[in-house]
Amino acid sequence: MTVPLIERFRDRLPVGAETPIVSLGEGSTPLLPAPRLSERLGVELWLKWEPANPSGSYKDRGMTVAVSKALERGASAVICASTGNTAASAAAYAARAGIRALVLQPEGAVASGKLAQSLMHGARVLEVRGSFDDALAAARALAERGTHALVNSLNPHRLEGQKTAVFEIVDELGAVPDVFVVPYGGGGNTVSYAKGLSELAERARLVSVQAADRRRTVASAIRIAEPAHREVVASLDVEISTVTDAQILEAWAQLAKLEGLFCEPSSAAGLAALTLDPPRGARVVATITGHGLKDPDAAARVAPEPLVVDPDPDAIAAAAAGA
Ligand code: AN7
Repeated sequence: MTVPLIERFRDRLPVGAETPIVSLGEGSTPLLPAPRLSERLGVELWLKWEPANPSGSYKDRGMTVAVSKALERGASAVICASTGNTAASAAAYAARAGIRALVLQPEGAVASGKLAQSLMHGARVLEVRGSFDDALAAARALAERGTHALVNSLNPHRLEGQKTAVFEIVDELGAVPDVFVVPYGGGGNTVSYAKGLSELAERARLVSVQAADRRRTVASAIRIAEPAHREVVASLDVEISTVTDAQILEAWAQLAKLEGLFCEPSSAAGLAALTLDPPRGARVVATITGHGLKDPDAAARVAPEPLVVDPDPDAIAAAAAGA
């Protein structure tokens, strides 16, 4: 049986014997070598494959802790604003806990797979007229009223859970890599990685990669104008890197074609930054945050439609040769 993340890292998490554990088998995700990209970039590249988490993104690490702690305090409902993955994860863990989830998402801006998850888990999903930032402000105001526990990464329990990715990486490599690379949306994951490193009393370069046009990027998961953790990120020893949508899409396609890993576009932001400025000779861990199946429409924008053929071997051979 998969060991729940809270059990695996119990001594480093704010949980006690009385905390009810809400787990879906999160964490303990694969750390995969990336031989072709490593060769191209002249680095030793490892990929922390977070889509292997139960809801398909790294959010589950924090959500298992946040929902368990909410349940411990007697909450009967959680609330979040989300570009999609926090919502899908909150909806899944709330369903598992037997409590309600209220999701506020920017109207028309959430990838279809993520929305399908939230709906199937029975969350109340409301589309807010406005941006993610507007939805987050509303979620915070509502949480203040005490009816719902806020499970955005402003909830410190989220960060506690997310820091465990660093523990796993260091465990598995047997040493701290030279460089960690993560995408930068609201900055929760960046702060969590810094926290994980600091708790291990280790140092490494931590590169956090944002979209050049935060308000309009194709990478909808990180379409966040004002990162909630901006000030904390600025106060930490973190390098911020900025990439264009074209660079994100190129890195995204390369990961799929060269390494056989299909992530969502935002997850490729870190790889895009590495491509621009590879730290040659360094051992690098890039965290791939979410699964490609969450955003099938993004793939349809860049990949050609399949040809339609008759079930005739000659026609098929001819069509295959033309590909
Ligand atoms: C796949 O779900 O903000 O810098 O509401 O879904 O910790 O915000 C998602 C963010 C990276 C950015 N990769 O991480 C949400 C949300 C994926 C994401 C990020 C997100 P943070």
